[in-house]
Amino acid sequence: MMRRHILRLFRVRNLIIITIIIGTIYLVKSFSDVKSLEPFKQSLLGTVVKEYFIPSSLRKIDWHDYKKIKYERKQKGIGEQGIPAYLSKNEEALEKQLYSVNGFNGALSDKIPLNRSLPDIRHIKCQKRLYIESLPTVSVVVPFHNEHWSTLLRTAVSVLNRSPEFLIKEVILVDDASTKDFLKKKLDDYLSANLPKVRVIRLASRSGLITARLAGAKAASADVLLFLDSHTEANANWLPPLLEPIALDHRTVVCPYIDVIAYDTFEYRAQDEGARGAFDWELYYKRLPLLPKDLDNMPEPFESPVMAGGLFAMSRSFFWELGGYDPGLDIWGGEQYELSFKIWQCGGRMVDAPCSRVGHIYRKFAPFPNPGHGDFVGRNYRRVAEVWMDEYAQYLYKRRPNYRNIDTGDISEQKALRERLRCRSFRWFMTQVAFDLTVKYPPVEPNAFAEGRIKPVSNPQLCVDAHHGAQMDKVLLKRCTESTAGEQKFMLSWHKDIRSKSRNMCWDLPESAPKSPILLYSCHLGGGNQLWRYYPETKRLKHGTNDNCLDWDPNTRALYIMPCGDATTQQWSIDHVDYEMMGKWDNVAKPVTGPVEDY
Ligand SMILES: [Mn+2]
Repeated sequence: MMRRHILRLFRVRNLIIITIIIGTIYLVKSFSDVKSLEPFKQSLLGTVVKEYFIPSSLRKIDWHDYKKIKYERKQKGIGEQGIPAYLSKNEEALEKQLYSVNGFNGALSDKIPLNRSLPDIRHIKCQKRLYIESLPTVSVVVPFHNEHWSTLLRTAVSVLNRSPEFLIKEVILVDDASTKDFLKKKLDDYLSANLPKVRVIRLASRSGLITARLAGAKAASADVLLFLDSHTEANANWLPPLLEPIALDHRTVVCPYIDVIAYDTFEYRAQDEGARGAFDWELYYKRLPLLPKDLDNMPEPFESPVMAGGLFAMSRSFFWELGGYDPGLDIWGGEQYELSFKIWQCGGRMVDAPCSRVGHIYRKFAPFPNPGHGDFVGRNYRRVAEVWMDEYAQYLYKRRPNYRNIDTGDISEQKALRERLRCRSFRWFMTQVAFDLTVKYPPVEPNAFAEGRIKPVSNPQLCVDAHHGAQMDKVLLKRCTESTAGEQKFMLSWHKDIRSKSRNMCWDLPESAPKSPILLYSCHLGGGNQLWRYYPETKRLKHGTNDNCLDWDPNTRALYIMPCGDATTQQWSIDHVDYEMMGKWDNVAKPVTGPVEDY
């Protein structure tokens, strides 16, 4: 009796054990079987890269290739050293034709060697900088659609030429369904004969930038993904400064400085000496000035809230940990915000590396039609806003009310990712990372200090008039009129500039000598030569930080500045003065130079 009972228990136990073993085998098999992972691959965490690069040595070395640098310095000829180049008169027809299909001077590009030399315009301290000797390998991903032959190849050649060979594992050109013949077999043949590390993967149909980048990233196998535009040129020793921060912390994403390659002459020059990426509340890409500490630490990499989008280096494992780009984003637009917000909010950080410079041809015009239908950019923006921007999304919708009606499609996977990675709030991002953004781009615009017509007190028949003038035209004094022929309504905005009420045109003073005229110039929000203050008591309009006031000549009606004084010609009336705002003159848009405590 007892024995039978035990025997039965035995059988039951064996059954359980066998079930567990079979179950385990089945589970292991199904996970190792790539086919059964297929649905997984389609989903957000399509590619999971478990390992990330850990440097084996932190010793710093000089990565410059002095032999190559010396060779480059000696090069002379068309386009060499990034000096402006020109075609001869008899090449005009070809120049025109290749201009219209590319939006830049393709015929000139064809004359310039693929391995042309570039000027070393890095910060002087970059020339002596050392980087750790153990750096991760790189897959360079370059999406393109109908790119011109020589600009595409120069992108690849400059990467290979100016990088330590063993760090570049591969260069993947992603052909987003180009229609130019030479981008097919001819390109493949050229690459396998001349640039074996470069290969092309092709999308079956036109899919847009985001899908193309994702396809390139999926095909990549190195430690770091480095995305580039298809008409760029990497400059001296550009790679180590991009890779070192990633080697030291795989959740740091690094952007190079983007220099300008002129679309007409292929001249190579800086656009500026650095700024932090940001956006306004219509999600236009904007830039914020460097912080005092960034300037002190130059050329140390500095934190930037948002990437420009096209050029960045990122650990492949971190890219996939964040799910890559939201695959629901269509064509292009908003992807740089999505990735930037995700990086910061989900435990990463982003820096610009001043010692890494890459030139980019900013086209004169976009030569290709968009493949998308409807307002795909708006839809992308709404997707990003709904998933990442929390209560700040309302500031976007306030400016773009129609976004509220756009269908985002399914965003449950994106929200689940945010949940799973325990990402921080957008409020955290706004107060700790982009803490000075709202100073320049406030979610709710403060009222103007004053607005309306601006008249000389001594002759109120006259009004200041911007006369729909062009950039650099003089601001005039004309007979007041209600007709739209005039442009006489201005505002002294909370940016402390005086702008036309109907367009983004400001009173600007490039000169501060007496009798300098007031010119029209796009508002730059930077104060300086567009800074104005109105004093309701003395009725003076004072310019900038010098002691100059708006003045005029009653004989010629010329408008200019003069040193401030008691002259009645320096008295001006403005239709409506907001005295409450005037009282806050010194407190509006107070500079913020660090994280905000209260969040
Ligand atoms: Mn581009």
